[in-house]
Amino acid sequence: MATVLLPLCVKVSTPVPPNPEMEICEANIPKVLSPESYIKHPLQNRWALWFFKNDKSKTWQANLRLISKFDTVEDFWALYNHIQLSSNLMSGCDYALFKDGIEPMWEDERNHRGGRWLITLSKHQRKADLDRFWLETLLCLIGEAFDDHNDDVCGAVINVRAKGDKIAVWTTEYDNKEAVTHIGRVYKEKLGVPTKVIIGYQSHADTATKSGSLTKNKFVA
Ligand code: MGP
Repeated sequence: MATVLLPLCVKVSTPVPPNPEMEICEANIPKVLSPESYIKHPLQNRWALWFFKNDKSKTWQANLRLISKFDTVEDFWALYNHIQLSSNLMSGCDYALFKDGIEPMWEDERNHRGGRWLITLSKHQRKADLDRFWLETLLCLIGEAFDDHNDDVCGAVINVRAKGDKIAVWTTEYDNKEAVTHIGRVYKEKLGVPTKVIIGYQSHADTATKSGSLTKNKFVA
């Protein structure tokens, strides 16, 4: 019996017929690959990507579909490169990226008392900013960009709308002032939104029950 080293560093014992003419020399031992070359880079969290397509014959929840889940950097890029850019989606569609176990809706227990930092885009920003803002948002989430407050982050949503697109980061508790304001400050900076442009944070409870077109801001950044 001899021990053979496979390229993936898996040790197995295989019966090797005795061959007295073959000398054991280094050249016959396969090189062992470094773990960097075959282990995918794990993310802090597992994430789920959802897609919403506006079919008016169905309920809002029935229009929401899970696309896929991932928990490594490599699987994130494989998915991102496989799907349509947001700017190519039909009006009325959404993508949502949420931590595994949180559904991208107000009703989820982790969203119920939460809210969102909302970026509203003008029509001309679809071409200039939409795709890069969304990618930056995704990277903020999976890269856990919010320091001590990443646990407050639930996910993010992009709404492609004829009236103007929207991107938002959803957090779990609108009353967590320190977490919410920190996330807003960092998020605005990461997107490169000019200081003079004000972004607002609204609770889902207010959004869900709003009567006019504007939901009041609980915080601004
Ligand atoms: P929307 O898709 O978030 O924004 O909400 P849109 O299309 O720009 O519309 P506006 O009202 O913000 O101008 C559209 C509608 O989808 C809401 O009024 C709800 O009826 C429904 N909806 C949206 N969300 C995020 C939820 C949700 O989390 N739960 C439920 N039950 N309905 C939702």
